Amino acid sequence: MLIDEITIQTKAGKGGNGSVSFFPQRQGPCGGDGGNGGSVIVKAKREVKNLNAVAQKKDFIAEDGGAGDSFNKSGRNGKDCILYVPLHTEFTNIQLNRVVVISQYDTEYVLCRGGQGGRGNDRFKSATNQTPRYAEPGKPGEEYEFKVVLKFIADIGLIGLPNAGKSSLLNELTHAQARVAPYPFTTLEPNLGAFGEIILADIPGLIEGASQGKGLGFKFLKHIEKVQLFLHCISCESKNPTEVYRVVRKELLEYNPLLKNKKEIVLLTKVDLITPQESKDLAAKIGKELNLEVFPMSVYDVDALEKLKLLLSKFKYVS
Ligand SMILES: Nc1nc2c(ncn2[C@@H]2O[C@H](COP(=O)(O)OP(=O)(O)OP(=O)(O)O)[C@@H](O)[C@H]2O)c(=O)[nH]1
Ligand SMILES: [Mg+2]
Repeated sequence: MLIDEITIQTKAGKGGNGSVSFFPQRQGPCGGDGGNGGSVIVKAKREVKNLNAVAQKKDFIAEDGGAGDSFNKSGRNGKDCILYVPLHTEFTNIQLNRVVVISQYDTEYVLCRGGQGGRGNDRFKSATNQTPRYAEPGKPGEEYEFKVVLKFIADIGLIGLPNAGKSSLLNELTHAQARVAPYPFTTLEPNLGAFGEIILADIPGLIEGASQGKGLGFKFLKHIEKVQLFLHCISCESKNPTEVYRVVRKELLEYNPLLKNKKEIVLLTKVDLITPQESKDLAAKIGKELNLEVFPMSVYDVDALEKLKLLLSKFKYVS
């Protein structure tokens, strides 16, 4: 199951207490400072493509700072707790209602800051008090609950009306084993598959009205935003394939007009159900009506699948 939305608890480490100590002979103070508490930090990592590991753990607790010691020895800093997520994952701090989007690799985003260590008694000596008998306690670390939403699941998104053959194609192009059946809404959650380094997702349930919340589409449209290339599947069984294409495009653009700029490969699927000549003519007709190129496709046509794989491997993906 694809986990694309979870709630996690995070707790940063408490700062270590400052120490109250004195040099044995000279009587002067020598209490060291407490170490800082560790923070809970999130980073985007290229190899991480889902939230499964984060969902398994759920509680992210950083280490407390160590207490200060005599002879001005500082306590050690608590270790940070680091979560790794895919790029573009969104964290909403539920208490503060603040949103952080993890938009860069190699950058640390602090979810919860560790508490500062307390100062040891040596820091409090003054002209009037040469033997301070107090030190600061460490400050508590921050503690928040976050909603984590996966915004980016794939480089390529398979779109199209229900029953267009999206899952079948995903299974052919990758090692995915998505359920396939001869009726609409077989896929209820996006399936993922890896084609080499490239991740494909089967976006289920796009129908007319999806951008307004009809069907399942709306729930999954968020995954489309970050996809770099669409494989738009239109079944040759459709009564009016050109209209079918327009319906899906309309939903996409109503959801987010910027999706217009995404690259798209249009596939006329299941063409083994018609003759090669009919397939050629239909693809040409749709292509002409829409002013774009349409590739006839069948999961039983090894050559067509190889051609498509070549196209997908040549596409320039930006990471
Ligand atoms: N003849 C033929 N049938 C196909 C082809 N591709 C898919 N099908 C059949 O079409 C039906 C629907 O296929 P799916 O892959 O489940 O379609 P989908 O677009 O994922 O459908 P939803 O998950 O409901 O949105 C199944 O019965 C498939 O076996 C094809 O190339 N040729
Ligand atoms: Mg499906």
